[in-house]
Amino acid sequence: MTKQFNLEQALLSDYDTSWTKDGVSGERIAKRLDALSQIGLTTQNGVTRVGFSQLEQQAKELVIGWMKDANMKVTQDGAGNVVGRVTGQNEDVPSIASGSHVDSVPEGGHFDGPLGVIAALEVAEAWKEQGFTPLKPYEVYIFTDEEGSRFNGGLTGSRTMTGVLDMSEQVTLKDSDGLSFEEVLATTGKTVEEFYKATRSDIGIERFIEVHIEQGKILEKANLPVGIVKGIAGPSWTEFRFEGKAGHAGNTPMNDRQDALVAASELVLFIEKAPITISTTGVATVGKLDVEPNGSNVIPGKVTLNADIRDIEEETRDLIVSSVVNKAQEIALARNVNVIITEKMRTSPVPIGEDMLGILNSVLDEMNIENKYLVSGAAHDTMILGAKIPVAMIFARSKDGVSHNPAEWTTLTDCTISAHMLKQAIELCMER
Ligand code: HGY
Ligand code: MN
Ligand code: MN
Repeated sequence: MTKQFNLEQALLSDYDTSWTKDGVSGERIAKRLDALSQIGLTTQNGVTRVGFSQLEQQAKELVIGWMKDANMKVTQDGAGNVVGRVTGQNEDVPSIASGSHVDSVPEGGHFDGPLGVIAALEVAEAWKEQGFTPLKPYEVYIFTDEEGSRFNGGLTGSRTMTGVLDMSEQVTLKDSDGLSFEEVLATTGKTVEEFYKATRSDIGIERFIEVHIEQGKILEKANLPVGIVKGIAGPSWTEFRFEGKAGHAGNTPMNDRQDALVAASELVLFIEKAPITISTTGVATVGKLDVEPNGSNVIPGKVTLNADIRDIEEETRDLIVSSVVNKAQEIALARNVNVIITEKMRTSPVPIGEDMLGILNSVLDEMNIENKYLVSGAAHDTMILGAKIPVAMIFARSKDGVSHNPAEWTTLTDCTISAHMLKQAIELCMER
């Protein structure tokens, strides 16, 4: 049966096979990216594999199979975080680790997350082929629900593991189908009690490095395959729920309405303009808006929107958030509607330490690739771990900077180069 979408073939079509060497295999990377792409494949050849879904669990099971084939010891904690471990010569020390996520945004691409997991696994595969045993344990992580598509939060597995997720708030959440967090957990055989147990008093990881697609255009403009992340912007997610009065679209005069959607729309336009009034690196997005009761001939009674506001400086990020909160209250007053404002997530930006930058720079020197620093506007599990331990990120070039979109693309050559860079960086961390 011919496949609807053959990612492996597309990746191999322009692959520079000279990069399959030192145990790292671009052909294996292509096969694995393709295998994951089939789980949650959409009619637009994108992927919808949201956190806490059966599909996310299915993707984890696939990777667990690869980990076991590579003779790794595999565990899964109560939050669903998967850990594959390569035994070190010395097992009594914290591990050196890598990894990423396999959940996606709705209608996402095939590299955001999977590349980081597969590149991390390539390191273990290469060592197995070379008969190399690392000095310290090496661990590959798959963090649960990085994107937060289900409960508008995100970085859930890594925040739970490091103890920064507010579980008392998390258990009150409901998804867009009205299912509670506990009910959603049950669909993949998890419980809230088990989830709580995933929090670690001791992280058990010495250093963490994540490979991720850039999701921007800087590397493409610089004509470079990979780059070094210098800092990760801090995202905040704030929910605004406008409550007006549903009514008849035909019989209600224009000057006698409490239209929740018009109020929300005024805020959406303000949100677009807010960042530039405070910071040149700030960004703000409304990607999700629910209208109730959502009938063509009904004046919207309730509207809920989620504002994603980020900056590399925490202070300016928070100023943008405050300006939007103030505006929402002003609009509600002026339009005689109510507004309920709920903070869903606010994570501090994370600068990458000099020591870890030094490791990545020396690897690029060794690989004879120009060192390029980038700032990540996107959030990553690395930033959650970065609050506790030394971390670093390797970016792989994105075609046209497109991501969170079926057209997301990174060439197999660049994917494989990022795996080589990770392997050499992990080996340097082993000697530190
Ligand atoms: O939203 C983000 O920055 C990431 O894709 N989770
Ligand atoms: Mn993403
Ligand atoms: Mn990601």
